Amino acid sequence: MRVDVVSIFPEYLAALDLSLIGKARQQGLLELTVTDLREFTSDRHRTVDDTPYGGGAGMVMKPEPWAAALASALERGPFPAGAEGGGAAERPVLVVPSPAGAVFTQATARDLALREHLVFACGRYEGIDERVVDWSREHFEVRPMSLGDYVLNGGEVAVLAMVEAIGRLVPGVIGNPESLVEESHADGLLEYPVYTKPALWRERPVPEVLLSGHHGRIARWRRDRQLERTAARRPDLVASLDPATLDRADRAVLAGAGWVVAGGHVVPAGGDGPAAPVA
Ligand code: 6GU
Repeated sequence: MRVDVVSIFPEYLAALDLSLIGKARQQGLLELTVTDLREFTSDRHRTVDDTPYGGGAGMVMKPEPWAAALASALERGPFPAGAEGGGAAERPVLVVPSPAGAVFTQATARDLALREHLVFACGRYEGIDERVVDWSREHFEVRPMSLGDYVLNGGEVAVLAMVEAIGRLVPGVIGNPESLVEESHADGLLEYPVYTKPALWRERPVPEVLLSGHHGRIARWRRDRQLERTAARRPDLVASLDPATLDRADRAVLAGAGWVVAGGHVVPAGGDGPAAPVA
């Protein structure tokens, strides 16, 4: 996979040299280029922003440096070169981090991990002139993406998060792919709690079942904790569960947490959801 990041603060992206993503780069699984938007300015002051048409606070990023920077990223093409394997060349993806984007989720990360060329356009100030986004649609699949409902000063921190979430899903990047199966959000639930030695620490024992060696009981206990924890912390995720994925034991745990299956959905017990059809 090739990843291009364009930013006026390229130093911000230095963290991508470290740890997992840094290793993936060394192993040739991932080719990452960070470029300074100001390299694509042509005035003496290397200006990247200007006042907004229509007035208002703040500054807006000028379109031409962005078009030049994105065209330069396009020229690099996918990695490895010719990764499209004889078929029609796949469109590169342009990710535009913005609090006005669609929410970036594990499903987004999985989807983008399969692509050959990702370009991230880090905006600052009040954002990038919207015509850059329109123009980019002629060359890229454009994905405005937000980390969640809060505001950062620019896209750089969001890109660090997104590249890490995507990069670790690129085949070969994580040594033991099994570790991806059981983590939070893999199955729409939060991860179960984990423990290590000692078995008794500051008068707190590790849950007995985990010492039993009984794989079936351990798996059931972990699943129960996942369901309880998700119900307590993320009711939105519980409401999105597909009832077809829930066995009797799952439903019993959810009932204890105040959720029932009705009308093909998981809904709060005693109201809110559609009424269960009468048999
Ligand atoms: Cl992707 N960008 C900015 N500037 N703020 C954010 C965000 C992104 N996601 C949440 N807040």
